[in-house]
Amino acid sequence: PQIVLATHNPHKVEEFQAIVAATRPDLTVIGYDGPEPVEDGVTFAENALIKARAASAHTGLPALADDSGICVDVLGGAPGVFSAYWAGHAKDARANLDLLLDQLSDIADPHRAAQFVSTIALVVPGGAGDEHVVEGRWPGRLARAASGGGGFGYDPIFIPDGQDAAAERTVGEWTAEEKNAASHRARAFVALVPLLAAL
Ligand code: ITT
Repeated sequence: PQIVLATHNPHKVEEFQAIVAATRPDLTVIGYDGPEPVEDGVTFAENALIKARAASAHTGLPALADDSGICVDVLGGAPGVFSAYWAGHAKDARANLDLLLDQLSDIADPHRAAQFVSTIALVVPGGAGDEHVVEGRWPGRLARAASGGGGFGYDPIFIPDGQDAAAERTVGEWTAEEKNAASHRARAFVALVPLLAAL
């Protein structure tokens, strides 16, 4: 079976292809290059549904969309749904993370808690018009400075919980395999697997 992935972010496509291949190798994930709807939702779930509905309507195929971001405790959950353009509409990942580091420059380690959130919408076309939303969260804290060239977005400044304190690394320093086994996106996908059983 085929499923379309409603994203224009090539890093998400790569990660989804790896995550899906590990669990549902029979599913073919197809990229989406159709019209990009306006993401004017105020929650991850609303935006994920907007993107998945548009791709499913355009292609006639089941569609997945991920709306995701980083939520920082001392900022009340921001950047959240504004993560992609925190420093402006250019969607400049480096400017985004530099701004976030600046905003937390006076905040000491015990108060730098943050989590990555991935919300995935599944829209199945046809009679029933099924819609589902699942979410995965990955707790950690913000580093003091960026390190590592792996991944994308805020990966170079995110230190996931649960690492050996003496050898903590940002996700920018993790391999793609390590990230795809542990990430917010992988966790959301675990919740999605039973819903994909019908495809
Ligand atoms: P699409 O809407 O086309 O899928 P996008 O990148 O604009 O692509 P979002 O609106 O969901 O997607 O924004 C998500 C942003 O959150 C993303 O641009 C990163 O800044 C951040 N983000 C999400 N997942 C991330 C991850 O795994 N690692 C690092 N940053 C991440």
